[in-house]
Amino acid sequence: MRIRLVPVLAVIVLSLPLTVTTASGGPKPIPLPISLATVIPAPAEAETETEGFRLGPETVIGAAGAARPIAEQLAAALRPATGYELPVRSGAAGIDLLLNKGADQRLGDEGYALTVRPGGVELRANRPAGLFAGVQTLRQLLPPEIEADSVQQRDWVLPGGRIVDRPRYAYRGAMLDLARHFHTPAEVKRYIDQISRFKINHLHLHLADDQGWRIQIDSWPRLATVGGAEGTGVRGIGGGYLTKADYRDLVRYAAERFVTIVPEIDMPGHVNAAQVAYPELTCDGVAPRPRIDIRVGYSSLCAGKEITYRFAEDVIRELAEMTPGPYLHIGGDEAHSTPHADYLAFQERVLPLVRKHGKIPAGWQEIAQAPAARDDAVVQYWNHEGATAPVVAAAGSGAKVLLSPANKAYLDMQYDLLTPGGLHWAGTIEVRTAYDWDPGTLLSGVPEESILGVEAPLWSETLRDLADLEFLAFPRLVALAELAWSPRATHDWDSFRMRLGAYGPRWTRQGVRFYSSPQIRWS
Ligand code: NGO
Repeated sequence: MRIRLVPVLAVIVLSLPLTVTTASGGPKPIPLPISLATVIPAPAEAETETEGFRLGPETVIGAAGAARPIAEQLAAALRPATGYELPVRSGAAGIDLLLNKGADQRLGDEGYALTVRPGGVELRANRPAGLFAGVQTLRQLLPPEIEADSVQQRDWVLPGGRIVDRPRYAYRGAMLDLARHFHTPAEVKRYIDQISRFKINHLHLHLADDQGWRIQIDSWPRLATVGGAEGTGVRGIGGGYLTKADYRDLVRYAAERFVTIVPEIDMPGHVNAAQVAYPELTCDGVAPRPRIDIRVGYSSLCAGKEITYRFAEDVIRELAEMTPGPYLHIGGDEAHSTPHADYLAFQERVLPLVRKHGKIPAGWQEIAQAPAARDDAVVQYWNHEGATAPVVAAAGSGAKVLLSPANKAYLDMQYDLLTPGGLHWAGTIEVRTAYDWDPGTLLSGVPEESILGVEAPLWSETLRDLADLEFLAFPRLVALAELAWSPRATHDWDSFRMRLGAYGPRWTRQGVRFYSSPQIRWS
C-alpha cells in the first residue's frame, strides 16, 4: 500500500477509528497506530508503506565523520529500553545515517529524508542538523516504551515508508526566564532535551530583570553576587546565577542538540537588580530597594550618564565573548519610566554596540521605534493587538520579525482560569488557541519573508521548579513547534490533537508533568 499523505494527511488520520464504547458506556480511546503520519511536528511529505523494519539484537548503526556523534546519540537513546548493543560503525549497516554534503537542494540545512524498508533504514541530510532532526522523527516511530530506562520485552518495529522533511522557518524558539525565579543548569538542560525533541532550535535565556541578575560578568562582579544572591526572585524565593563556566557548558550542551542559545539582558527598563548592585546606574545615584513583587515598568537606566554605556558595552562584550550563536538580545520592553527621547537615544547607542561585538541585535518589539533597529535586527513581536507602525516599518527596512504573540505563544498564560501556575493578563491559552493561527499571516503589513520564526516564551513569575515549567510548556510548546516547523498545508487541528494525544505516554514514561488538556484524546 502506498498512500500520498500530504496534503491529505489529515484525511487519513481522521479515518482511523477513534474510540470504542466500554461496558460502562464511556468512550475508551484506542491508541493511534504509529506511522510516518503520526509524527509531530508534521513532516512536509510522508508516504506510508505496510512493511517496516524490525530492530534486533544484531542491528548495527552505520555512520562516518560528522554523522557519527549523531548516530551515537541515537544508539544511546535506544539502548536502555531495547537492551540491544546497537554498535555504531562506518560502512553500510541496518540503520544508516548519511551526509549528502549539500547535494539534495530540497533539504536545505536542517531537512532530512528518511526511508524505512524491511531491509533497512536510511536517514540522509545535507548537514548534521538535518540528521539530528531525522533522529527525532525516528525515535517517535518506535513504541512509547522506547522511553523507558530499563529493558522492555517487546517488538521494536519502525513502520515503513518515506519522509522528506524540512522546516518552514529557520528560527524555532523557546524562552526561559531565569530572572524572576532562577532555574538551575540541570533544569535548563532537561528543558533543552525536551524542546529539541520537537525540532526547536533556539533557546532564549532571559538573564536579568528587576528581581534578579543571573549571569556572571567579570567587569561588574556585584551584578551576579548581589543580583543573584539568595533571596533574589519573586517573593524572595530562591536565588542563584550562572557562572561563565555554567553558561559555556549550557551553550555546549545545547549545541550538541542543535539548539542555539540566545542570551538576553533587558535594558533600559527591567534593571532594578543591576541598580541595587550598582547604585551609580540610577540617575540620582541612590540605591533602590530590592524588589520581589511582579510589577513592571518602574526601573530605568539613565540615558544621560556615560556610565550607562560603559555598563551596557561591558555586559554586551562579555556576553558576546561566551556566545557562539549569532544573536544577542537586549530586551527593550516596557521602559515606561524612560522618557521617550531617552529611550531612542539609548537604543541609538546600544544597538550598534551589539553589532560592534559581532552579534545581530534582537529585542522586544519596542526597539522597532529606534531607527537603529533595522537591517538585520530581530524585532520580537509580543503584543496581541496587531503589528504596530514601527514593527511594520522595521520589517520594511530589512529587520526580521520573531513572533511571540502573548495571547497565543506565551506559555506562562494559564490554560484556563482554574489551572495552576501562570498569569492571564493576555487571556487564557488552551492547546487549540496555541495551535490555530498562521505565523505567515498574523501581522498585516509584515510579509511572510520578514518572519524569522516563532518563539514560545515562558516567564517565571509564578514558576519555581521544573514541574511548574513542564506543566505550562507541555503540551502547548509542541503546538508552537509545529507552527514553526511544518508547512502550512499540513495544518489541521484534528490531526494535531490525535498525534499529540498519542505522544502523551512518552511524556508519562519520561516523568514529564504535562497538562492533560481535555481538548486532547490522550492515548
Ligand atoms: C511581558 C513582560 C514581562 C513579563 C511577561 C509576563 C514582556 C516582553 N515583558 O512580556 O516582563 O514577565 O509579560 O507574561
